[in-house]
Amino acid sequence: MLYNLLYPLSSEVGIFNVFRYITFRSVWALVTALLITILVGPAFIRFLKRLKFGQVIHEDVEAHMQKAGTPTMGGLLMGFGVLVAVLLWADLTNVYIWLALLVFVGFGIVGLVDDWLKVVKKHNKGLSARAKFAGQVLVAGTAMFLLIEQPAFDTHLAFPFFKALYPDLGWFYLPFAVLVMVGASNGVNLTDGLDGLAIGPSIVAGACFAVFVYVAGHVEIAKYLRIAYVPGMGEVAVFCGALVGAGLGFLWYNAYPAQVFMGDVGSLSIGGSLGFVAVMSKNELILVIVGGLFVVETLSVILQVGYFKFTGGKRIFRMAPLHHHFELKGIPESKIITRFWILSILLALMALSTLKLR
Ligand code: 57M
Repeated sequence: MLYNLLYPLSSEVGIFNVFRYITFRSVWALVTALLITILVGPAFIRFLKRLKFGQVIHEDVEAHMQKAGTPTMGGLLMGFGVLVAVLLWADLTNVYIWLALLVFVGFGIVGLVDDWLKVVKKHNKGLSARAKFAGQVLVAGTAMFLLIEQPAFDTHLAFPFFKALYPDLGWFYLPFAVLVMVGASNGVNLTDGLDGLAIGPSIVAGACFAVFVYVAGHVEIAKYLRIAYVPGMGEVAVFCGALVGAGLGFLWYNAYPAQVFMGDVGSLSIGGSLGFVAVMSKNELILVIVGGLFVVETLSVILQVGYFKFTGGKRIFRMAPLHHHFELKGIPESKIITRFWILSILLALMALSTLKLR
């Protein structure tokens, strides 16, 4: 909004020229979202506690019993920070910004309904798996149908490391893109089982994608790096900046020992929008590296469930997702979290290095 209001006045007030720069606005979107979440956080957590929006804790992992009553739905706080920061700092004539917000809010609503049923209605399981999946597919599908309308829309798939490999998926691209978004949202959700475990790698992924969208939207850099050029995509860096800022502000309170959990409203919206940013900027497969930790956590569940069924009751891990396995081996929670963060930074750096390798 500031860009749309103030940049046109830059010929009269020279300083307003600074609003032209995506990097400047991305940094300030980050700072704005960070300050909002940190400052509003204490009142919001008190509010959740007053409403008794406490997380129901399962008994399977004993160490988690002390977390009983920790308020959840902290994703609403992040959502507020992201929305204010993006509306303030982004170019509101950019269609990709609105599409990113649509996905962020849409997945958030699916998560909110789930949280509401679990926490407020005390409906133990929340939304049924089928209803949740249908909601996710509906949001992802709607966003894809709107994305198809964009002139730069491309059904090719870019492979990291192999720049010559650029197959056209045609109509198959649509279900593929929906799968990427739904998979990413569920991956973040499954990872969200220890304090700061999901938000740390989400912040790293958001920062990494800020770089990817910026270069994808920059005609010269994209040409130099020989990656797909998507006009207007650079603006999405403002969205990524806001996501990183809100994530850092939330981490302030979600850091071990957590004062608040993000809930499905947080995990689904973050995961879904990271997936969509990857799709829009033609980095669908890079997401597997950037979000490698979410992929590994998801794979651990698939393997565990599959092996359990196949062998009639045997397990590969002490418990899935993988973080529970390490917990049950006696590794302290804070150590597991920090190590997972280190791995996510390593993966992000590897993903960034592919920019040069293609
Ligand atoms: C969400 N939610 C946390 C919190 C958070 C198929 C199966 C593998 C599914 C999986 C599952 O349900 N995963 C989805 C996991 C829960 O956190 C809430 O949920 C929100 C995210 N959706 O924001 O509101 C608990 O996680 C802990 N937590 C923290 N700090 C945080 O910052 O400590 C969360 C955030 C919280 C808190 O204890 O209550 C969750 O784990 O429920 N199911 C599982 O993960 C279960 N695994 C399992 O059953 N494994 C089996 C089979 C089926 C694969 C096996 O290995 O044999 C575990 N869930 C729990 N305990 N609670 C089992 C152990």
